[in-house]
Amino acid sequence: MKKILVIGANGQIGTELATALVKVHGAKQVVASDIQPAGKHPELSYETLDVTDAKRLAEVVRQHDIGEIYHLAAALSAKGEEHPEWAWNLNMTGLLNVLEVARQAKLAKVFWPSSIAAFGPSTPRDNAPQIGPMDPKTVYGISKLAGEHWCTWYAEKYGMDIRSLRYPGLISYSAEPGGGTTDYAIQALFAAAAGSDFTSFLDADSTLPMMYMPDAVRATIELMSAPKENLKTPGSYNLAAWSFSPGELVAIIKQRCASFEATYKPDFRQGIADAWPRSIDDSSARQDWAWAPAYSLVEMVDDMLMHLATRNP
Ligand code: AKB
Repeated sequence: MKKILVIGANGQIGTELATALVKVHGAKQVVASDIQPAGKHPELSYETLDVTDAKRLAEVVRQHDIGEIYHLAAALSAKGEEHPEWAWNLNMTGLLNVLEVARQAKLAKVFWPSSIAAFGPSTPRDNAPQIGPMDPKTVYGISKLAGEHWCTWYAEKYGMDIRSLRYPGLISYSAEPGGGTTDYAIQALFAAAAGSDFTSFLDADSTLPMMYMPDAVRATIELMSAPKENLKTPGSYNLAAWSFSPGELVAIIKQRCASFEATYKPDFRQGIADAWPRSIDDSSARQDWAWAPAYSLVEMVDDMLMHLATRNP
């Protein structure tokens, strides 16, 4: 049986997605890869891979008899604004290399994540629709919108099976996020678990769509295993769980850690957040492949604090 390649397996999503894929398909079927010399999943074959190196990517696909790719290596919104050319090259060259190797090696399926960053100021801020105005204002967002179009182009031109989700801000404890605007929420929870105070780089009332990583991983696996004929929405699916602001998150944390204190010092990331929707309409995902989040916001906070407490006893 052909194997699954996870690109970016040491990253925030890849770390947990690789573990979940092993549970579904078994360790022999999953190959982890990342730019670092060593992997995080000792039970898996690991390849050091810079996804912008097309030759090396093709070699890994051939060597391991790969049939499916989950391509998760990317520069995120805040880091992308600081290093625009690097971010564009990683996000676009990486995706084009994956799509091209998938075409040439006739892979069965590709998964590639888009993001709420593909939306912009002309998108309705509440219940951002599946199809509607999109005018991203960050290099990351532009790369996500362009990537969505490239995925559709390859799918239509070559009949390839390419699946994609517009992830909201993802909250997790297993691996560091890679320089995003929604990272403030993770920083708040890590600070609370460590008994430290927290300085938010977003305003107290800056509401954004968010999701707990176990739900995002399950959504990815459910989308990838859905029958193709059910996927009636072209391109990348909107995906949602709940929305909250830094002030609302701090209030929930304070109910659990009374001494937790937060201050607000918005920086350039505030401008990024202001151009993103506050909430997302994910009814297409709910209709086409029965998407539904499992964790409530409060359950996410409790689960994060519980896991972080066992990491920092
Ligand atoms: C970011 O903040 O850049 C990411 C995203 C919303 O895609 N977490």
